[in-house]
Parts: sequence; C-alpha cells; structure tokens
Amino acid sequence: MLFFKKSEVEKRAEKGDKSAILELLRKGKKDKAQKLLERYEDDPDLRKVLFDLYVDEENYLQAYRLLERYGEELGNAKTRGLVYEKVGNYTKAVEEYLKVGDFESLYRVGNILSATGNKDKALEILERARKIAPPSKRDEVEEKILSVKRDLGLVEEKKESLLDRLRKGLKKTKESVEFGVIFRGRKVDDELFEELEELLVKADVGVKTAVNLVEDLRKTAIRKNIKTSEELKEVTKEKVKELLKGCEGKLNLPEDRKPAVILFLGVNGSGKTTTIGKLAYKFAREGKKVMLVAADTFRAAAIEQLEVWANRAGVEITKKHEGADPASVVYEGIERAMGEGYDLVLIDTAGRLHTKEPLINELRKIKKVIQKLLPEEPSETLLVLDATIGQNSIQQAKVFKEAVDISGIVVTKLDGSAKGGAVIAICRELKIPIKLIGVGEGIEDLQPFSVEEYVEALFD
Ligand SMILES: Nc1nc2c(ncn2[C@@H]2O[C@H](COP(=O)(O)OP(=O)(O)OP(=O)(O)O)[C@@H](O)[C@H]2O)c(=O)[nH]1
Ligand SMILES: [Mg+2]
Repeated sequence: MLFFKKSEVEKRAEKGDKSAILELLRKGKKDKAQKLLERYEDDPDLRKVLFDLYVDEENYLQAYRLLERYGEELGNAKTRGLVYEKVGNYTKAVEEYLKVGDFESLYRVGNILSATGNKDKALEILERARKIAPPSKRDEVEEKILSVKRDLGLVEEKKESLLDRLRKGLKKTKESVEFGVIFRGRKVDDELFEELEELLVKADVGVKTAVNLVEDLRKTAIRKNIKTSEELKEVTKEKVKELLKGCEGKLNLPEDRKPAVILFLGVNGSGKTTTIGKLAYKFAREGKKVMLVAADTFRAAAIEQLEVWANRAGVEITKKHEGADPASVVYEGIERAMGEGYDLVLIDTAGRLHTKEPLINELRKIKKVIQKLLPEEPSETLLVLDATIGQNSIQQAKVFKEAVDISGIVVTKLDGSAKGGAVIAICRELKIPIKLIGVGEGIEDLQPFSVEEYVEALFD
C-alpha cells in the first residue's frame, strides 16, 4: 500500500508537479528528487530548491553551474559565498560574504584574502572579525592576525635569545628549579647554607668546590650583612662567575689560510656527530664551504648518521666503507678539501674507550695524517662531553688528553642534564676552555659558551 502511494507521488512528480517533487525530497528520496529538479530547473522555484540541495550535498560544482546561469536569486549570500569559495572564485566569494558581515563570514574573507596574497585588506577584515568574535574563536582569530602581521613585516620576529634557549634547556634540569626555590623568600641562615651546599653537590659541581663556595658565601653574607635569599642569590652568581673565569673560550679558526680543520673526540654517545652537524649548519649558513669527514668507520650506522647531518646542513661529506682505516678517510677528505677550496673540515672520530690503546694510537695517527697535509692544523681539537654523566666525564677526558692535545671542550645535553653544575667541575679540573654547549637535539641547539649566560640561566 505504502509502495503504491509513493509511486503515486512519484508519478505526479515526474509530471512536474512541484508539491510532489518537494514531497519526494521531504521523504528523503534525494536522488530521485534531484533528477526531477534538474529536469525542471527552468522553474524559478524549483531551481532554488535544487541549489539548496546541491549545497546541502556539498555538490559545489553543480551549485556553481546554477549560479553562473541564474545568478543571485539562488540561495542566500552566505551559501553563495560558500559555493564561490569552494570552486575558487574568490572575488565573488568575498563579495558575497561581505554582504553577510557576521563573524564567520568576515573570518572567511580574512582567510581568503590572506591566502590569495591580499594581506593588507585581510588584516583590515580580520580586525573587524575580531571585534565580533565569539569567545571560543578569539584565540584562533588572534593567531591569524598575528600571522598576517608577520607576513606584512609588522611584527618583530622575536628570535629566542641564546639566554632564553639555555634557560629553557636548564629549566628541565631539576637543580635549576631547586636553586630557584631556595633563593626565593628565604631567611639567610644556617639551614639555607646547608641546603645550598647540598644542592651544589647534587648538581655535580664537585664536593670540594661546593664546600669552599658555601664557606665563602657565609663569610661574605656576614661581612656584607646579607639578610635575604634574593641578595644571597646575586652574590652566589657573582662567586660562580668568578669560579668560571677563564672557562670560556672561542673557536680559533685561521683567517688567512684554508682549509681549517676541527677534530672531534669523545666517547660513544657523547654527541660528537650531532655537534658536528650543528656546527656544519652554522658555518654553512655563514657562507663557508664545509666538508665533513666520516673517520668513525667502526659502525656503518655512524657513517650514515653523519651523512644525514651533512644533508641537513647542506654540506659535503667524505666517507668510505665500514671498517676502513680512519686515517685514510681523513687523508682523502683533507686532500679533497684542499683541492676544491673548502674553508673548513670537520672530522668525526670513533670513541671506544674500552679499547684504550688502539683508540689512542688511532687518534695519534689521524693527527699525523692531518699534519702531513696541513702542518698547522688541526686548528681545534674539541673534546665532546656529555653533561648528563657529570663529573665522570673528567675521567674520560684524561684518556683523550693522553692521545692528543685538546684545545677546547664541547659540553652537550645541558638541556636534559640534572648535573648542569658539572660544567664548573669540568672546567676547573681540566683547565681547558669550554667553547660550545649543546642545548638540544635540533640543528640550531648549539651555542658558544658564555659564563655570564650560563650562570644566569642556572640560577634563575
Ligand atoms: N638533548 C640533547 N641531546 C643531544 C645533544 N647532543 C647530542 N644529543 C643526542 O645524544 C645522542 C648521541 O649523540 P651522537 O651525536 O650520536 O653521539 P656520538 O658521540 O657521535 O656517538 P657515537 O657515534 O656512538 O660515538 C643522540 O641521540 C643525540 O641526539 C644535546 O645537546 N642535547
Ligand atoms: Mg657519532
């Protein structure tokens, strides 16, 4: 019965009976209704229904076809705007949306104008949209406005300062947080000094250094009549800066000859390869021609890893197969760098401490090969130390020192270390300047070491 009735309606619809077609639509027989609407689209009422149906079904191309043909009697400004936007007729889309003028339409206009390069106008419209934005949308609009302003060069690109990056890195370290706590709103008394000493020891500055430092602070506090922890913090910073005087060093690279060679040493996992990648990137950005040398031939993966960094930094690499004689790779790399006018050669080496004698011999051989080709090189021999192992790295350093002279230290992983204070111990014990610090795994996470910044970041 029902079936019969339906086909009754359909029959009438087939004949162009408007109410029957609408009836079909109401009953959800969209396909059938659509076919009939298309057949009778000459009828102004029916094509309006058809247009709305197309929009409803996200059939924008067909909706657009109707718009092109019959114009603005169809839909309302908002749906017309949507159709124009969807098919990429942005001029018309903007026109329609602006007629509506509510938040959503203005916001769409702002986005369209921004995407099509009309940034000035986009900004103007987005600012209008901001004024009427519902609370849930405000952040999104603000963000968009900021990004358009940035494109227009209206906002200073706030580059994170080196200090900010280091601070952010050290913030992850527990002791940095704890220093912050004990220096906030506390009385300067025995208890505070004891806690401070404990914390310094935990941060791995070395027991002797910690005891001496706190002793010194006690005396100064009495002498200068220091009452608040905030004042004591400033004095502590000064004392630590004093301790670190002479620990700061800059890379020494020759101006008048090339290539300059930097040799990297350090145990497995200390961060040699990563540091080389970061440094290569930095020099390449300064316009230097940089060659990496994969003299850690012990593992194929080590060579591959250096290659990945070479690609990231956009520099060349000299490599051989796994197990090749490291000194021979160095020879080849330097020869190539000399022949092709490179400014800088960065050499990655293996760091297997458990084979101490072979390691020492290998490093000596590498150095000999460098000097055979370039008697004044390496300009720098950098020992890479992992901050997270704290003072243990001092023992490692001693082995490498036996093999070759070390001109500078790179302390890596200062961003994730609970032993950031080890920098103090390392520098005082080894009497070798720290030249670079690693504060993350990213390509830009390498900084020159600055005592001033390090101490500020550590105690802030
Ligand atoms: N968080 C953090 N991770 C780092 C930093 N430097 C290196 N790493 C990570 O430490 C790990 C070891 O780094 P590598 O550069 O492979 O160390 P390597 O000295 O070349 O090690 P081998 O090739 O095994 O001798 C990697 O996972 C790096 O991403 C740093 O400054 N911060
Ligand atoms: Mg490596």
